[in-house]
Amino acid sequence: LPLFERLERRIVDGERGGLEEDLDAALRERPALEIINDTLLAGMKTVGDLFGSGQMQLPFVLQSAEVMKSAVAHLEPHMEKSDAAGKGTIVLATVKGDVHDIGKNLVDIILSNNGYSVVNLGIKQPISTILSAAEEHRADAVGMSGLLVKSTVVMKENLQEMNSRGMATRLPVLLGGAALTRSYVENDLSEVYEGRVSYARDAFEGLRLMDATMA
Ligand code: B1M
Repeated sequence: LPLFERLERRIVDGERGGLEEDLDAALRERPALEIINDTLLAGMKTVGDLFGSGQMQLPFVLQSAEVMKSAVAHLEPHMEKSDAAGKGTIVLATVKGDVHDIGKNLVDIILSNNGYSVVNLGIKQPISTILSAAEEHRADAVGMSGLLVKSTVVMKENLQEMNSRGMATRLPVLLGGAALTRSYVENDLSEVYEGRVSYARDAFEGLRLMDATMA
């Protein structure tokens, strides 16, 4: 297979052998971000489709995710970094009950490379931990990721908890993850939250929204 198709295939097959050599070859042709967005994420999408249609079993999905993570880690030092610093602090987490973290970690990378301090709490984080971290780090915003449909419910509960703690007006919230839709966030969740809540389709929209929030 040609290089970029082979790389995409490696994600789908969860095949780590020769990955770094292929990534280095790819880096000689395209910027790191383009490799992630156009090639590796296409592979993850196929994995999701295969799993969703019952053609791929969970352990293989996990292998693909691990290869994806290694690939992103290998590309990360090659990503463009802006000189801007001190644009603000965001606490980032995957919500309670949800283990998916590839998207969240991409958001971390993109924001960190573009002048934000990111406090990445990891996966399965209850709102109490997220809010303690936000206080401790004097965060300017909270970012929550979730890929399961049930995570959209958790997000709603989290926003209600932030309202009841009186934190809504000072903490804008950024939400993302495959189970969310723009209209659910902009219509339903905006109704619930007393502060500002926005939906990011991908990590770049997350960056644009953070820039708009901090402006
Ligand atoms: Co899971 N899984 N999974 N899984 N998994 C999904 C989400 C699913 C849609 C697959 C499917 O059925 N087609 C499905 C959810 C169905 C639903 O809820 N309706 C599903 C399921 C069912 C499950 C389990 C329940 C399976 C089981 O145990 N029977 C289980 C859940 C465990 C749990 O969470 N409690 C499970 C487990 C796993 C693995 C562990 C094997 C693995 C995760 C490994 C890991 O993350 N470390 C995994 C994977 C890899 C997937 C799919 C295939 C790929 C997810 C991914 O990494 N995509 C996924 C299929 C899919 O999403 N269609 C699936 C690439 C990533 C870059 O995209 O995270 O969407 P994403 O991030 C995007 C944007 O959404 C956005 O930016 C990124 C792009 O720039 N974004 C943000 C994300 N977060 C953001 C936050 C922001 C801003 C933007 O601001 C804060």
